[in-house]
Amino acid sequence: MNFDIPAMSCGHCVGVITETVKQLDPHASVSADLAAKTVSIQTAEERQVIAQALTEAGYPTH
Ligand SMILES: [Cu+2]
Repeated sequence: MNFDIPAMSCGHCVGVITETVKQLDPHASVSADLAAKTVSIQTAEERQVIAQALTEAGYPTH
């Protein structure tokens, strides 16, 4: 699944986003494109669950 995350601006943000996803699904893989502010996530979790957790972590998704 792919998300636009406008608030993602540096490597620290990518780290927080990756940690947030991995807390929900330790087997998830997260690949971020900082320039495009997009994230591609491979996970068995529901899109809505991931989106909510990222929003709560300070990174609202679109
Ligand atoms: Cu940052």
